[in-house]
Formats: sequence, structure tokens, C-alpha cells
Amino acid sequence: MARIKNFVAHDDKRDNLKKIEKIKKEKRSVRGRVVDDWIIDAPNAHQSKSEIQATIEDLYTKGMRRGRVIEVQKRNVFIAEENEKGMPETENLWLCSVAKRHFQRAHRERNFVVVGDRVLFEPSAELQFDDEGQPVDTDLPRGVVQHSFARTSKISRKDPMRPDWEHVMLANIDLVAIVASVLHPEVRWGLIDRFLVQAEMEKIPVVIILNKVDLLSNEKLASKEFVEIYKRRVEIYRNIGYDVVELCALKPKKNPESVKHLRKLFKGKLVGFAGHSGVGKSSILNLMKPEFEQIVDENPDIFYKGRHTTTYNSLLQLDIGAYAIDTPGIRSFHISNYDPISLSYCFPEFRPFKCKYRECAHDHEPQCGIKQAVSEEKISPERYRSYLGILKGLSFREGEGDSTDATMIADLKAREQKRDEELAKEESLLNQDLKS
Ligand SMILES: Nc1nc2c(ncn2[C@@H]2O[C@H](COP(=O)(O)OP(=O)(O)OP(=O)(O)O)[C@@H](O)[C@H]2O)c(=O)[nH]1
Ligand SMILES: [Mg+2]
Ligand SMILES: [Zn+2]
Repeated sequence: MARIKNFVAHDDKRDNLKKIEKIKKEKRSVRGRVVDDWIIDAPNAHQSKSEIQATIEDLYTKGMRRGRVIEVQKRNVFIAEENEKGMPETENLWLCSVAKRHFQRAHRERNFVVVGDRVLFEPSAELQFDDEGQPVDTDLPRGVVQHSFARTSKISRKDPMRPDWEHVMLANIDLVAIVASVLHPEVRWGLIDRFLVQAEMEKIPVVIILNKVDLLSNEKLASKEFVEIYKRRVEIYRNIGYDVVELCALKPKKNPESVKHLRKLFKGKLVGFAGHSGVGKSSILNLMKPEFEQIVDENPDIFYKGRHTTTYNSLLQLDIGAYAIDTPGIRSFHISNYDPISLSYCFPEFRPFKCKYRECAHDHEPQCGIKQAVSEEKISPERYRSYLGILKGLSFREGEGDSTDATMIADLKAREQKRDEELAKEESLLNQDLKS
């Protein structure tokens, strides 16, 4: 939900503050991070850890503040100040811009800061402008982001606009909730695998949430064969050791154990939600009682309409002593090129098997332990195909076993094109900024 809208509406603000007061009274166990020993863009990159710590201390005494990025809307960055325990206080918000020098950073990333990032910012009296060049109407204090702390974890993909750039989607998260709906839109196992690879690479724990299980009992939507394939898939992931939670977010009372399990799992963590649009990420988050109710479109066909209900990544406090980042569903997921050794490491069920060649890509090589394991059904052929798809650089829509619904793919392509145009516009604005 757009923060600007939230914070301009004063009644809403009061209500939210009341809610937050209540939350604050409850015991929270969210892990804060107090010791910072490294900042990206440190004034002197060759400093030792203790020197950097001293530099940061010095920045604090000069009025710099520490915060967590909770929403980024084009050039406006919403920051929650961190308390002494390193926990973001989402009621203590600042509206910041990013220091201009960071636009020139050659770090091959789409944005200097993303939601979840921890930053140092400086209070500033400068006005903030929206995309039409109008001053943003807000009563939030304003500042400028000067430094960013190194990330402890991230989930990223190739930037669809510039494939040699990285698009970091989530930063500093303790758990990834990979959300898919069984149907409507149909579950795409290839996309789940791509998120799993990212999480394995970054060593972030995951939970796979399969939502809309109510649709499985609708015979018009789910054939017997479909249900069988679905069940087999769930077994495959459980056998690997992944936590798979089946859920109907619309009727949580029908699966109280799943909701209870998730609440317990989320406690004390910053959870990043990932998944396609319309799968129910916001609906699931609403079961965890966030500080703001997330908007969910009443129309279940929203997916086909070519727009997202959630428009920006947004970091929220939950009532269970946890934080979550709600994200707009992504349209394509193309992960960076991995070499076969790193990629196979990200498939945990491959790890016990040995091949003749250490550099084996498990493709055409002789005496390959992985291919042998597939033929002996010790590794599922579906996951092996997924591995090959990622290795060969296919994006999830092209992956074998994924949905091939033609209207849906046409719709996705149209949306992707629209977004590319938006991005090009944004980029030309940025370039103008650099020139000025
Ligand atoms: N049948 C069924 N529909 C559901 C369930 N959970 C959510 N929905 C519907 O699915 C649609 C999309 O839900 P959202 O929560 O907005 O999905 P989202 O993943 O947040 O979507 P984006 O914000 O666009 O990325 C809404 O119309 C929900 O009412 C469920 O368990 N069963
Ligand atoms: Mg949403
Ligand atoms: Zn091999």
C-alpha cells in the first residue's frame, strides 16, 4: 500500500498509531542488528572494521540517523528509524531522497536502496517531488540517504530491462515465503524452483506456501490428473526437506494448523514474500495481522486484468513480533547465470551424488551421478529438468512443466512490455537528473 496515501490521511494515521502502541506493549523478539562493521560507500573503503565502526559513530554524532527502508516509490524512499536494538520503528517514518552521487554508482544494480536495506540518512529541509514534479504533500520529516549498510541476504533476478544488471527485490530477510496458488493462476513449479535456488545460494530459510487449495475440490477447474500431479509435486518438495504449507487464505478457519504454523514460523523474523501476481500474498499477510490491512482485490480474475493489487514492496510490522515485506507479484524471473557447480549446490537433493568429473554439468557428461540418480528415481525428473532449464538460462515461463495457457502468456507479455516502457521513461528522467 502506498505510504504517501497512508500518511496524508490523518484519521488513518491516528488509527494506525493506536494499533502500533498496542503492538509495542506486547513483547517482541525481533532480532535487531546493533553492531555494524561495514557500510557500502564508506568514506574510506580501506578502513579496518574497528575504524569503520568509529567512522559510523562519528557520523551519528554529526546528526546522521540509522533507518530501514520500508518502501521505495520511484525516487521517494520511506525510512523507519531504527531503535537502539536495531529494530525498525515503523511509526517513526521519514521521507527521504537518495544522495545524488549514488546515481552514478557503477555497481550494476537497478536501485541504490531496496526495501529491507539498512541505511544512514541525514535530516534535510529539502522538498520532495513526485513524478509529475509536484511537491509531495506529506507531514513526514524529510532526509537524504547518504550510506547503505552491506546486506546480510538478498533475493534478486536479472533486470528485465538490462539483463547485465541485477534487480535486488528483497534485502536483509531472515525467511523467504515463496507463495504460489494451486490454481487461478496455476502453480508454476519452475518459478518456485528459481526462488529456491536464490534462497539456497543466499542460505536464507524458506517456506513454500501453496494457497487456494479450496480450488482443488472444484472439479471443473481441477481434473483428477491435475490433482494427482499436484500431490506428487508437494511430496517431491517435502521429501527434499522443504517446509510446504497448504492453505486457503480466504477461509483460514478451515486450516487453522497451517495459519498457526506460519505465525510460529514468522515470529522474530523479517519475512520476504515472493511469488506471482494474484496468488494471495497480501491475503496471507492479512492473516498475520499487519499494521495496515493489505489491499486484496475482491475480483478473483484480477490476474488476467494486467494490473497488480500491491504496487510497491512494503515492509510492515506484524502483531506476532515479526516484520514482513509484501511485494507486487513479479512477471518474469530470470536469475543470473550460475556455473553448474554452484547451481547443483542449490538443489539440496543433488548433494549426496558424485560424478566422474568434478566440473560435471550433469547434462551430456558420462558417468554422471545425478543422471544416474534420476534414472533410479532418487532425484525427481521434474526437478532435474528445472535444473537444466535454469542452467541453460531459460526464464520460468519457458521452463518445461510450466503453464502454457496462451492467453495468460500473451497477457504477461503485454504487461512486461508496458513495464519496460515505464522503466525506459524512468531511466531517461534519471539521466536528465545526472546531466543537471
Ligand atoms: N479461491 C481462493 N481465492 C483466494 C484465496 N486467497 C486469495 N484469493 C483471491 O485471490 C485474489 C488475489 O489475492 P491477493 O492477496 O491480492 O494476491 P497477491 O499475491 O497479493 O497479488 P498482487 O498484489 O497483485 O501481487 C483475490 O481476489 C483474493 O480474494 C484462496 O485461498 N482461495
Ligand atoms: Mg498483493
Ligand atoms: Zn554429473
